[in-house]
Amino acid sequence: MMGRRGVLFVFEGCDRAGKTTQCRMLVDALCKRGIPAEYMNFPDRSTAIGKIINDYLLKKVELPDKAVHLLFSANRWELEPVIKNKLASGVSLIVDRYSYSGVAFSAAKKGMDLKWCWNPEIGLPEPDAVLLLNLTEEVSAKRGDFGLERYEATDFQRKVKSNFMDLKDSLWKIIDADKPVENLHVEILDIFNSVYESSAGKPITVL
Ligand code: DGP
Ligand code: NA
Ligand code: NA
Repeated sequence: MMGRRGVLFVFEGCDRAGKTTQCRMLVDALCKRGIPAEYMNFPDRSTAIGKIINDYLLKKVELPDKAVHLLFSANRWELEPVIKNKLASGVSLIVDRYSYSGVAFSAAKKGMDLKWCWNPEIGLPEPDAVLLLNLTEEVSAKRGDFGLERYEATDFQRKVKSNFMDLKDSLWKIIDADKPVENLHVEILDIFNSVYESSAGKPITVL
């Protein structure tokens, strides 16, 4: 008898919202409870395409906006067979950014719109839930200076946040991320549990 499939549980948000910390804490907590779970993040800088993206983010290379958008999308498609196989084999994937970051960041640029940016994402596995870790601008500012990577600037992040709000649908849960790490973790674990229960027996769908 085959066991149940894993769930595709996606974290989104602006830079510095605490996504990576929460993803890692969730994976640890699930594994301790005997629920197979793995961390994934996009962009995955370790692949061939990911290396170009890494150079682009570090401002070592320049690329036209549309070309780099398609590379970010291709980076998700590179991992699509892995995502499908893991979910089918019962492993839940806790994903640090996905298509929504792809669209929200690229569409924050001049001459790029949400619809054009969404197109290459069509057909990727659809998340069972999307958690947007949300911070007010004042709180983000208090978390310290941005790093030196491309996109790490207040005005740009403001546009990204407004794009996230335009993308959100009924799958999304907006979470106030301005609270102690452990409290946020407990809140997220609770959401995971209900998504895990309600997705049992449901097939994997696509965007
Ligand atoms: P991170 O490794 O999570 O810090 O993400 C790297 C940066 O790349 C971050 O500023 C968000 C941005 N980003 C993530 N995915 C995409 C994408 O698909 N398209 C674009 N343009 N930017 C993205
Ligand atoms: Na970043
Ligand atoms: Na991250």
